[in-house]
Amino acid sequence: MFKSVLIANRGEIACRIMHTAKRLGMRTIAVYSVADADALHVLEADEAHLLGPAPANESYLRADKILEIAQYAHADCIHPGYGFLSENAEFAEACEDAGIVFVGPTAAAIRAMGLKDAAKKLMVGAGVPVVPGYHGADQDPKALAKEAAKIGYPVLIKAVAGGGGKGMRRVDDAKDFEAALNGAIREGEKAFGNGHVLIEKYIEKPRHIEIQVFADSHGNVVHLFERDCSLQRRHQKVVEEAPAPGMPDALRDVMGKAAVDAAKAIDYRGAGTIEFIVDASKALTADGFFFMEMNTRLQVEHPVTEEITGQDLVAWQFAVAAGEELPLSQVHLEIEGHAVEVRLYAENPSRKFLPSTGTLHHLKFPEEDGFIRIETGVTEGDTVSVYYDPMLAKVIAWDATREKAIDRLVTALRELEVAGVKTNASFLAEAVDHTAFRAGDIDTGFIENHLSDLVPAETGPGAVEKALAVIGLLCLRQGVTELAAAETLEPESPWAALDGFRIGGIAHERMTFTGDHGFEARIRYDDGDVILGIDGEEFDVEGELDEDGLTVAIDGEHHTAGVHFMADRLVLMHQARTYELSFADPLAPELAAEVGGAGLAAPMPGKIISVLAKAGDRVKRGQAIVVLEAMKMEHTLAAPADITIETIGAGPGDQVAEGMMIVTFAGN
Ligand code: MV4
Repeated sequence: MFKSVLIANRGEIACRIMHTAKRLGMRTIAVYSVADADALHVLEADEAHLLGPAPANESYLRADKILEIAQYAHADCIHPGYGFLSENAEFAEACEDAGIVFVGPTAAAIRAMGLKDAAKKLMVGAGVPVVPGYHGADQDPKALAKEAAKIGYPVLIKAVAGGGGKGMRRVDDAKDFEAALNGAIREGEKAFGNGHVLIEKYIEKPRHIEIQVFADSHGNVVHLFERDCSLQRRHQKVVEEAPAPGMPDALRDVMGKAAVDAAKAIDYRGAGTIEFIVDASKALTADGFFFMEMNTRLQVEHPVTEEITGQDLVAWQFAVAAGEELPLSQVHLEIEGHAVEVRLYAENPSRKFLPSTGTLHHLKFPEEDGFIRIETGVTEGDTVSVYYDPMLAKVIAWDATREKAIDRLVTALRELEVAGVKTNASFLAEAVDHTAFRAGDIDTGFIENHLSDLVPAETGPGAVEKALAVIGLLCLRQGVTELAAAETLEPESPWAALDGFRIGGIAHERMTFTGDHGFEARIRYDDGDVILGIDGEEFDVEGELDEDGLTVAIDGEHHTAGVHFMADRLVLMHQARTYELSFADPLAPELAAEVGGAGLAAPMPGKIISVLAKAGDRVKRGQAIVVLEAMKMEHTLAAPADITIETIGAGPGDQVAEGMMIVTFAGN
């Protein structure tokens, strides 16, 4: 087995490969761009080497630099992960020429599957079903139009060098053929430098079902069953599962054999995926599946196969690359249970899935147990940048049945907390919880056909979320107050508690939230009870706020939520949705633990995150001066009045004790 590996990738797949490499006792070598200097995959590696600036073509695609580092670091092998150089035949060749093992297929196999027409020819030769159509060398438009007429409309024109839907045009009528052909040629030439096309019968209501194959250098080839990846958006997979719902055992065997035959036809080695298109307009049968393309890399969605087979596919990759035989033969592979994976993206479904960049101010994944698995390359505080794919994590659920796996996944997605960037978490939860998905009524049009169910019109916080926000703020103040009270001579004094206490009467106060979803809450304290009045409704509430977030009872109903406090905003995360609520809390300066106007003391022990002003600055009342992290939340120390700063006694990263004077003000 190899003693060291250079992982030529970043993010979750780099971390994932590292976990297996470490388990196998390898020294792990990371490479990173300037933008990833503090990234998880860099921190987790035994050593890390800078590639260059953030843009991929100046870093993770720099084959020469990666090879140079691999030789310098004496790497036994290079694992490319997926994307970047993972299907770059020249890079695979350069590794071998440098005497460094490329953990992947041979350059020849990569090339063989790189062009759809050549790939289809190979499949026909191997007896693998292909979509009826034309994939010949004659590219004369008139000849192609004749072929389309022979096939029968609707047809699909595909750029032979295309992939992932690029250079693809559906044509429903002969009159539209020429224009569509020109479009596909143009796109093929622009994106791939190759305008050649093939034509296929369009399969209505297609499902995307792919088979994981593995081949070693001793002639052994197995399949590790299927994955259904039909829930896609713009040819980006969103939800993947194994096994495919409704897959007859007999068809699984037929498709598995076809996939193995395809791998054998190109003398494949390593992990590969044969993608089939399956006609879902009728029952799944052996005459309804067709070869689409072969991916000569480990796929993003490989974890669902690992979960149902109990195999570590990265370990298989290392074994095969080291010349060992496959760890298991076909008869020893079996399916146990069901696994579903979703891809958590920093994107805003309500704004046409626009990527969302920013800082992950708060990031809390669901607990990993024997059922939920998280694959991620980010941690709280990381910045999601524009340079790379904005996938934050993969959330995978396994259980004995599909229904139970879906239930676990929905719960996990609703426990997820992310503040600082928008995510598709709610969209994912709605998709896998959808009745049509649960019924297995899926095809590649699922997301488009159910989009209004999956991305409901963006509504603001409901009564529960508003109550949670109010309670969160009260708990924070109460927490601060209790801390502050501990400093007073009479910590039990009712005056020490910020509960609106009034001698001899029922105390009450108002809290105002501003902005688009602003509202006013009335809080009434009655003999220890707290009653909220929001939008004309009253709720008996109690709650507490700790490191794990907010735990609340509203009229006896239990709710949990994540809260993250920023300057004058509260970010509430509840049921996979995130709400940013600005508050104009009349008592907000209490958070600043103002000390008699002379300065600002730390209201609780914590770490300075940022200092937003400097000595000599004239600041306005309420202006944020210092941001403190405590209780896993951000607290802002704000100016108590229009005032001039005299000194600031701590800086970012400094730990401060409660009561420590951080800011002093010049005479008012
Ligand atoms: C097809 C097809 C229907 N009929 N080929 C999409 C990109 C590439 N994976 C091939 N694709 C398709 N090829 C024929 N003859 C429908 C698609 C397709 C699709 C396939 C799998 C997963 C998602 C898809 C989304 C749209 C179209």
